[in-house]
Amino acid sequence: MSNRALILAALLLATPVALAHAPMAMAADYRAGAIEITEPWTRATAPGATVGAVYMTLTSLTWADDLISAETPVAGKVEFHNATEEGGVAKMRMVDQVAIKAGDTVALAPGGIHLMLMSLKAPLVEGKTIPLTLTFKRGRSVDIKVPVRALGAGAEGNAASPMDHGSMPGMPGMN
Ligand SMILES: [Cu+2]
Repeated sequence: MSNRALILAALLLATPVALAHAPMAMAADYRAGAIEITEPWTRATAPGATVGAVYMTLTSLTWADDLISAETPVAGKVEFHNATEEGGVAKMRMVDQVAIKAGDTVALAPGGIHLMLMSLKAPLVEGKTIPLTLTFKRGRSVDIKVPVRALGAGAEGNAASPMDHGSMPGMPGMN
């Protein structure tokens, strides 16, 4: 499993952004117990935006664990969301935690699971980082820094804005 994790880390690091900021970081960016956290990122928000999304890769080196909470001073609260597409319609639902099975890797990425920053207190500015604390079910927590990429950054062509959250039922404070 560690070979797979290393290969994944190498692939993730083979981007201009990662190379520029961490030319020799072949290992995980962060660690909390059995879980490696690699390449966290978010994207800049447009003026007036109230939400943002954070992505990263979570890898279990040994036993399973669950990401059960996250918080950051830049947002009122952080929710876990899962984006899916059903019949061509993007849907979003809240989940209670992000489970990482033993030896498994879970990619939080545009179009899938992500951390949703709710009630942003200020715009997310490209080139800066935001602090984020991740807490896992087995009791470990870790403080990470999340780089802010460009407004249009995303692995999916339609992921440049959080517009798909507008159709999410029961979301307070959405504009
Ligand atoms: Cu979301």
